[in-house]
Amino acid sequence: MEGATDKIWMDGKFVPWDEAKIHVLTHSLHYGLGVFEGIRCYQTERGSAVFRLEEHMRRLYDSAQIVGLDVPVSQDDFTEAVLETIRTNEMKACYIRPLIWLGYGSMGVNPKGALTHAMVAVWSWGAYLGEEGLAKGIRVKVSSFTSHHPNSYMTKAKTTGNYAVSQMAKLEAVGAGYDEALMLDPEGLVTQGSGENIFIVRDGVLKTPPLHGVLGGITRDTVVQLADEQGVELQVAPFARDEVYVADEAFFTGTAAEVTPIREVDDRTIGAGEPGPVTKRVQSAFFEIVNGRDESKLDWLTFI
Ligand code: PPE
Repeated sequence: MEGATDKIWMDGKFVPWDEAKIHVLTHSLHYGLGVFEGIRCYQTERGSAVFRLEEHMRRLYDSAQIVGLDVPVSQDDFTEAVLETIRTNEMKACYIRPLIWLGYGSMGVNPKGALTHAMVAVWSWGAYLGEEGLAKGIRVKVSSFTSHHPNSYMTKAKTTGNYAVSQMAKLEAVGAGYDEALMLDPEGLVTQGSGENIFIVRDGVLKTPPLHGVLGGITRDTVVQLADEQGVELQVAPFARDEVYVADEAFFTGTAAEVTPIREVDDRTIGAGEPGPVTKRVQSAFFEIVNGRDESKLDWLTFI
């Protein structure tokens, strides 16, 4: 795998990357119940630091609570394991993937009886939607796949199985020549990308869908807080695809995607077809923070 590192933390021990293996009858592999996180560590001028680690770990434990998984390790110990994994692999900057899953030992849909396991791996991961996408914006297609009803998805949980629909949407969009998919809920309202939250801007007002059927993104929350500080009006309200078509600006947010401008949706140019002023301001404020250059946001960074 590109970006592979030396060691993976598995159930309390470090194992070599190539030996971090599981049985083919692993329960989660068959039935898709697992919870995970995606976190980034940045190489800042003050040293390597993980962005909003506590919030990510809290969401991981919330996810487990929502789907009823017993976590075999305390939140504090798992958080320490994340930091140790970065240190052991001597990573300056990396993507971090903690996962809790149901292991080998019993089959059948009923997950009772399958033991839970925990792991954390780190690897190098550059711009999720490409360097050019980050700089100039990406092309998006509204998906023919409906995103989950909130009673299936349960917005606060980041579960593995939820990503089957994201994968269908991503395959369809990329197969049709676009960079990313935008999903709509069963009512036709905009929810999120296959792995990102969405924001649109019209007449200087920023807008993002409420957290119904949408993952409560930590990057989304960061942008919400930045908008408030920068005096940008923000509406958290439902909207349909046509409102995206006539937006002056649009962008995706996510740990992997960071703040990625959207320049086209369904072959319609958004605004001037390049990152607009609000997008640029939010994007540069975001990178100032994660790179440790914003003194007022140092408490969002956990130094290695
Ligand atoms: N919605 C979805 C569906 C999603 O997967 C993510 C993150 C977000 C919103 C944004 O959440 P946050 O990272 O807390 O701002 N997607 C992760 C997985 C990407 C992958 O391909 O794997 C991520 O960005 O780490």
